[in-house]
Amino acid sequence: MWRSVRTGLIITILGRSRINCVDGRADTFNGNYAVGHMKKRTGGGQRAGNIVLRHNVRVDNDKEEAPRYRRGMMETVAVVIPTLNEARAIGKVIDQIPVDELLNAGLTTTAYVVDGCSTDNTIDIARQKGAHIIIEERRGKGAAIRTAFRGIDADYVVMVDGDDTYPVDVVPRMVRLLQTHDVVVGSRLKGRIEPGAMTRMNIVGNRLLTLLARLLFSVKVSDVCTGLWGFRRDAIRRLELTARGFELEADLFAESVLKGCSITEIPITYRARHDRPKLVSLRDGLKIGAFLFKKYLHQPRGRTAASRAKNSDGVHK
Ligand SMILES: Nc1nc2c(ncn2[C@@H]2O[C@H](COP(=O)(O)OP(=O)(O)O)[C@@H](O)[C@H]2O)c(=O)[nH]1
Ligand SMILES: [Mg+2]
Repeated sequence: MWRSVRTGLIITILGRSRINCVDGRADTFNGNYAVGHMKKRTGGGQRAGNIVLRHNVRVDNDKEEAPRYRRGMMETVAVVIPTLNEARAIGKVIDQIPVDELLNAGLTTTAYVVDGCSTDNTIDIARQKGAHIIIEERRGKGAAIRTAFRGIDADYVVMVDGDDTYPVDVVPRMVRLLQTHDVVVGSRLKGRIEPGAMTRMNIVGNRLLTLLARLLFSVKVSDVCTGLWGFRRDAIRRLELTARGFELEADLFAESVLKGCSITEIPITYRARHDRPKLVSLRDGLKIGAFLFKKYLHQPRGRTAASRAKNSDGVHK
């Protein structure tokens, strides 16, 4: 996303994903079980060796107020968090997931941290907090999320940045909206941007990209570059994502529209991050714009006005 137009470097290294299961089974990271483990990492870094998918210790199976669980009908929520050196923030993000509130609503929640080979102790912290760890050695947020989405099987999937800039406490609300919509977008531009969270240039860039997305796809959206998205299981299965880097959100938006998903938005508060973003302002902004054009030009013909109207019903206050 254009989002924070600041310094940093995004290096896209093309190559194969390292996320193979050693036992050859499908790379599914389902529910609370470790169904496989990651292939030994060959690259550098401090974590050479097998990374085993961990149990989510945060689900209390004995809770009286979760009758649907006892009947084996508990629905599942996966909170997917891409990280690259987010040691300062990742613990807070995981802690803020309202697991108990979701449990009371009959939902079991699992946090998945999709790490791009952090060189700080992001992974150790995430593991201590009970998250499943997925390693995606290829660079780019898009590559990480595509790998995670392919492998995760949950009724509802929420994607949120690992830098503690998004309000994770809105997840139950998002899940409620996902009862009637395929996709829920957390809109910063319809919500509140805390002082220092986005430069004026970032805000202009985000607005321009959002305008472009609206014009190209004829769908009401107020913040196409946001890092907070929620999907129903069937919607996520429909998306054919190709983005490698920060064009991911443009891809999520365009694919949701092209696959006929109903989209709604909630206003959210965007906080300042603790350190520098990895996104480079102008270059990533241009890439995102170009990506939107590419998706527009390659869309299948014959999208009707009715299907466009179905796509979005505006912001839920
Ligand atoms: N796995 C993975 N995560 C990344 C990569 N680059 C950025 N991220 C994560 O993606 C999220 C968004 O990145 P950020 O730098 O905050 O971008 P911004 O919010 O657009 O300014 C953060 O949680 C990053 O740690 C990457 O190459 N691999
Ligand atoms: Mg960020």
